[in-house]
Amino acid sequence: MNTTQKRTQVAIIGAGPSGLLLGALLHRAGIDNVILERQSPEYVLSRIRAGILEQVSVDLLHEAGVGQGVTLGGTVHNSIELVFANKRHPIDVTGLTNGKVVTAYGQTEVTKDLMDHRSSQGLETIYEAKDVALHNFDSTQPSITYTLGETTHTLQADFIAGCDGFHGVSRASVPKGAVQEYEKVYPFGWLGILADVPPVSPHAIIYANSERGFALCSMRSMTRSRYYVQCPIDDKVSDWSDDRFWTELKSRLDPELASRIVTGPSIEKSIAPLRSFVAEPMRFGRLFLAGDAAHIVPPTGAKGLNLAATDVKYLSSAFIEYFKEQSSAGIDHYSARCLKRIWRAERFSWWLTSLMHRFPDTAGFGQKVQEAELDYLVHSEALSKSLSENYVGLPLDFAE
Ligand code: RFL
Ligand code: PHB
Repeated sequence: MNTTQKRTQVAIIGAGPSGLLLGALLHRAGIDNVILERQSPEYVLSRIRAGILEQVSVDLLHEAGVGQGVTLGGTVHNSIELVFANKRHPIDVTGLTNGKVVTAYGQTEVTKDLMDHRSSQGLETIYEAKDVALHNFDSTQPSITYTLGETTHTLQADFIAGCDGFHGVSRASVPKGAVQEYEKVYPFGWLGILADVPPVSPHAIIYANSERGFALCSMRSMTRSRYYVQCPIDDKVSDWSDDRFWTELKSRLDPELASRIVTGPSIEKSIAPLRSFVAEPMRFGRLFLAGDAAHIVPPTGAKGLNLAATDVKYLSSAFIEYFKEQSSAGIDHYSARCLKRIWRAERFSWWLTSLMHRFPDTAGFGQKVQEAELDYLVHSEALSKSLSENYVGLPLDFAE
C-alpha cells in the first residue's frame, strides 16, 4: 500500500452545503482548505432535499461569491398558506416581519453553484475518499487519514471541520462521554416527489393539515414542483405509484386547490424519516461540527439547511479571527453561539411538526385540538407574527 502526506489550514469532511459553503468563505478570506467527500459529485447532486432559503442564507451565498444562481433562479416568497378543515388561510409573512422574505431555491442548485465555484477557483475536493478517520483532534496537530484506491493519504491541518451530516464519521469519532445527545424520532415519514409540472402555488409554500395526514406543496422553479405527503415510516417507495401519490396529495388539500394541481411523471421519489436531534457541544478540541453533523430538525419548518448555513457563518468568522487576528475568542464561543439559535429552530420545527401531522394518538379529539390551534393562529396577529418571524429566520445573535 502506498502512502502520501499533505497539509492544509482547515480540513473539511463532507461536500454537502455546509462543507462547500465553509470552503468558499474560507477561501475568500485567504484560508487554505481541502474537502474530503465519501460520495461522487453525481451522487451528492442526486439527493433532493431542501427548498427554502432564509435571507441570511441567501446573503451568505452572495458573500461566498456564488449568489448569481439564486438571484437568477430563486423565487421570492412573501407568504405561506395553511390548509385545515378543507379551507386555505394565507399568512402575510412579509407584512408581519417588517418586509422580510424567504426564497425558493433548491439545495441541489445551491450545492451545484458551490461545486462549480470551487472547481473554477481550482480548490481541492477529494471525492470518493474511503475510510476517512480523524486523529489527535484533542491536540494542536490534528490529522485525517483516508484511502483512494490502493493509496492511504494523511492530511494534516490546524483544524478539522466535521460537515459530514447526521451519519458522518466526525461526531462518531468523539468519545461517548464527551458528547450529550438529545433526540426525538417521529412515528411517520415524508414521501416526496419531484415532477416537471408547474407548481400549484408559485408564490407561497402550502402546509396542509388533514384527517388523512400532512401534505406540503413546494417548488424548485416555475416548471418544476416538489410535493410531500406524510406516510407510515415503514412504507417503501415501491408502495407508491405516481397515481397513488397524486390521488393522496389531492385528498389532503381543499377541493379548489386540488383541482388546480398539474400532475405528471415523477423524476424523483423518496421517503425521509423525521427526527429532532442535537449534539452538545459542537467543539471538541480542534474538531468543530457544523450542520446536520451536529443537529437535525424535521423538515416541516424548512430550517435544516438554513441552520447549517448559520453554523458555517459563525465557524468561518471564528477561523478568520483565529488566522487573521490571532484571536481564539470566536472558536471558544462557537458552540454556545450556535446552540442558542439551534434550540430556537428545534423548538419551532417540533412545534410546527406537532401542529400539522397526524400522530398515532391524534384521533378525533387530537385532530379537533389541532384545528382549534390553527384557527386561533390564523386569527391572531400575535401567533401569526410568531410563526412568520421564525419562518423567515431569527436574528443571528440573541441578547443574553
Ligand atoms: P449533508 O447535506 O448531509 O452533507 C454531508 C456530506 O458529508 C458526506 N459524508 C462523508 N464524507 C466523508 N467521509 C464520511 N465518513 C462521510 N459521511 C458523510 C455526505 O456524503 C454528504 O455529502 O449535511 P449538511 O452539509 O450539513 O447540510 C444539511 C442539509 O442537507 C439539511 O439540513 C437539509 O437538507 C434539511 N432540509 C431542509 N432544510 C431547509 O433549510 N429547508 C428546507 O426546505 C428543507 N427541506 C430538508 C428538507 C431535508 C429533507 N430530508 C431528506 C431529510 C426536505 C427534506 C425531505
Ligand atoms: C421543499 O421545498 O423541499 C420544502 C419546502 C418547505 C418545507 C420543507 C421542504 O418546509
